[in-house]
Amino acid sequence: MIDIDWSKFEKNGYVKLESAINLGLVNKAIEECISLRNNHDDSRLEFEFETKSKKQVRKIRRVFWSNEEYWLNFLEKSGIKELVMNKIGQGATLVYNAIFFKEKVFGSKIAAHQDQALWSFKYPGAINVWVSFSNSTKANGCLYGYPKSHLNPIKHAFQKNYEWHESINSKNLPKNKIDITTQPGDVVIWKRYFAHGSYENRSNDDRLGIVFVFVDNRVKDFKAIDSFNLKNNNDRLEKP
Ligand SMILES: O=C(O)CCC(=O)C(=O)O
Repeated sequence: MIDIDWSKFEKNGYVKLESAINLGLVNKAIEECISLRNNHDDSRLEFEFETKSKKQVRKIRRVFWSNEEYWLNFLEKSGIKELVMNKIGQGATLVYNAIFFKEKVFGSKIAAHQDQALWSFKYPGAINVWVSFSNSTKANGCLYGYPKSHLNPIKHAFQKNYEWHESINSKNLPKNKIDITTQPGDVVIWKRYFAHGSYENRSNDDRLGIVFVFVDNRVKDFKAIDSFNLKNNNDRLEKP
């Protein structure tokens, strides 16, 4: 079971949970991530490559849906499923999932953003669960964020020299930036309007993390591109 202070999460918009996940489970998951990275032919996965070196993978989306059985087991054994179901309830549904590879020397930054601004649909009550699969520091591209920024949406637009997605212009960012350094097995969870980003990696240490976005599918007009309901395991895995 993962121990969490939900009042801290509600107050600051995020919380870091140290040593939340067993390292054996983390090491197996790293192997799975590396094998996915080396298998560019899996059509269920969406790859994004670094611009400075097209060989370097920056991000893989839809990882969960490439091997539901494996990742469901990860969510169960790690305690993430229980954590999320306790907070969201019976409607807890995974809608987004991606691995962020921030490889040594080539890893690029993720510009500051609020996740809700980048999603196709509104997800009130969404919880983003980010699992650290490596040490991460400012030098190799750790996350950073702005406590209490979750209370208001901030304007997003395409910024000069950052083509990946809309982000927040530095002049509109709050002044209370904090670096969120992590160790393997740490978990960071945040709310949909928590402003955050991550640094580039010019160091000699890889940085690896995976994110799962959980929402409540009982909200009116629920829509999702991909979805996996945690309560009934999508009725899929029991089928022959
Ligand atoms: O892993 C990272 O570097 C960034 C993660 C992130 O920004 C996100 O999942 O929204």
